[in-house]
Amino acid sequence: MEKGQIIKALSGFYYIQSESGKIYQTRARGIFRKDNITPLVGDYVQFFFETEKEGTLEEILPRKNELKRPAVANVDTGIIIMSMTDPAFSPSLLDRYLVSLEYNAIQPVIFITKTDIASEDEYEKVEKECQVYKDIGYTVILPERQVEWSTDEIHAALEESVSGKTAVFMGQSGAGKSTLLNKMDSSLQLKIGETSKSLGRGRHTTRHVELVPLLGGLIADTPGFSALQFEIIEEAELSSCFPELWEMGMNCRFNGCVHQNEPNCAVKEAVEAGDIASFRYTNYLSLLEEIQNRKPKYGKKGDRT
Ligand SMILES: Nc1nc2c(ncn2[C@@H]2O[C@H](COP(=O)(O)OP(=O)(O)O)[C@@H](O)[C@H]2O)c(=O)[nH]1
Ligand SMILES: [Mg+2]
Ligand SMILES: [Zn+2]
Repeated sequence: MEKGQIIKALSGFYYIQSESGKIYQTRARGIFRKDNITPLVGDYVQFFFETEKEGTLEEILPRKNELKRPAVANVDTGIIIMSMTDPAFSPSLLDRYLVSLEYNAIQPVIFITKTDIASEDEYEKVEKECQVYKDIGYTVILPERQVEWSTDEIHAALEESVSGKTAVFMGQSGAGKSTLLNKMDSSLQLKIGETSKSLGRGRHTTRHVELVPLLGGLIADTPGFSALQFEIIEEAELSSCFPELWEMGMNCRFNGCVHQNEPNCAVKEAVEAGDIASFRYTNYLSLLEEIQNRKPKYGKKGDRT
């Protein structure tokens, strides 16, 4: 029996990268279907093989986490691609991505694109906002203004976050995910400027997810990302997805304080004192209200965009 990781699932085949780096084409044992288990890209598995094209996926090892969109298991790093301009940098969107990563115990990395075309004012504004995220402890990669980074510079900035890990690129359409991946590996030749609409989002086409070997790790090359899990996060769990709120919340008077209307709330006091950025707190409150106002869902989890 060999150990490996599923890097691609297509037309009933699972492509497994073995520990030695070789890729095997396998089919899953019938028992998975019977037990209603779907192997996922990213799964660590045990498999047998006759040849490189004829293998059998025998067993799925326990998952560390599981993202719905893209459907990838065992994600270590989430690289959030945020453009500085076109579309404009949005801390509230960034916070949504961060919450979904924190919730799944995935290490976030923030990468800012399009700094080469940003105005001086845009750059200064985003730089200040990025400093807030750095102060919280997040890794923020911010290239200089009017500069386009070379492949080597991009590799150097991302190597530590990707090497030996399973990573996913996430970020809204047009942020520059495909452009960045192509710069990291020109053989990928991903289409640029392709919108999620033209890729059939919303219809029942299943685009395949693939992990590509890069920088000594694997990166999920996916055109879109909407694995925001506000359907399952509970009210009381949300502040644990905002590290600086979580830390300050230890000092709140009430056990289970959600830092909204409670008296003697240490988080609110820290916001007033300027120790917690007010835009972070505002984004927290609006997500909290979203959770409080959501209606019970009866559909299948992860089926909605
Ligand atoms: N000037 C500039 N344009 C970029 C950069 N990254 C992406 N673009 C452009 O932004 C548009 C969307 O890029 P794309 O990589 O398709 O975004 P994706 O939807 O996130 O994959 C394309 O027209 C790219 O040429 C960048 O760093 N600088
Ligand atoms: Mg793209
Ligand atoms: Zn509180």
